Amino acid sequence: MEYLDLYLEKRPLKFGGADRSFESADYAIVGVPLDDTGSYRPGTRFAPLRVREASMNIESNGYTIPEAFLESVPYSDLGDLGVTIGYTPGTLDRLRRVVGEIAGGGKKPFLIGGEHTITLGALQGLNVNNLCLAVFDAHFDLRSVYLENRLSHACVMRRVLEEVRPKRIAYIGVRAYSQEEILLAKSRSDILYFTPVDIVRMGPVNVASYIMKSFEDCENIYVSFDIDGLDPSIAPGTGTPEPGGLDFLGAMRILSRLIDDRLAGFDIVEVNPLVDNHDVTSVVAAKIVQEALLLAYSADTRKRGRMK
Ligand SMILES: [Mn+2]
Repeated sequence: MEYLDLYLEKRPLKFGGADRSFESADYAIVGVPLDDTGSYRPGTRFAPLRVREASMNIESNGYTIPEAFLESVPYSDLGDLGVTIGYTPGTLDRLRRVVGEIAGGGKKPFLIGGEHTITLGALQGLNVNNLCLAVFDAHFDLRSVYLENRLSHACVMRRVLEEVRPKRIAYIGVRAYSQEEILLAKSRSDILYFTPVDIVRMGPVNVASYIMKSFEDCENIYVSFDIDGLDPSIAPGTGTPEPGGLDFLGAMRILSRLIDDRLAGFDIVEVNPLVDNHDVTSVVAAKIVQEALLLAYSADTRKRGRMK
């Protein structure tokens, strides 16, 4: 518990009200209030608190597995990472150590951001081979540098490509990019992407099947859910909203097929309570974290059943 004690600040409010110890849990929730590089509207540092608050006031059943309830999932809410405000490398360094310790204890991290940059630290902390990455996002985040900053949230997946080198990245809901980004995405066989128009045309189930086919040879899957992948009409509280996004149930139908027993970790990022409308985005984010936990637990339970 060395880094967990050193870098995590316990919070009186626990996600979903659970108060289980780290040792007895299979999943570890950590808030990561990193808010250094938001290019349009800052405020993601307030998301872990507000998403936890929302989680206390919603029903705990699943959408895609309606008979499952959060109370039965063995997870622990460890609190928030103490961030080194204004110095992104310091926060990422702490996050790497914390995620490494969680994974080293045999638990799966579920992170509540914070800006998207946290995904880099999370993946480096996990340090797994044969990784496939699924990203719900309006953006590619593949710029080499943005406003002179290589650790901007607009560059996070470029750094992931260079430093983590996943086997494959699948984007879901991408619809806003620079010419540099779309050219890079098109030129690489390890990147596949589906715009919201593709998803409407193909249907969410076919999109998920296509992605899982391409993830077949991966031993580990990480899911990063940028809330701006959803349409701003249902998730307005985010720094860089883009119209024409995913609908909630469509996104959940895809998510339910991407999470299996290979899931190594999960994050939800870019929720910004300062520009939200009556906390609706925090509620949506809490529901997504809850659904991801239910799906992971259901998949891991099935696996344990097979191994008996
Ligand atoms: Mn985004």
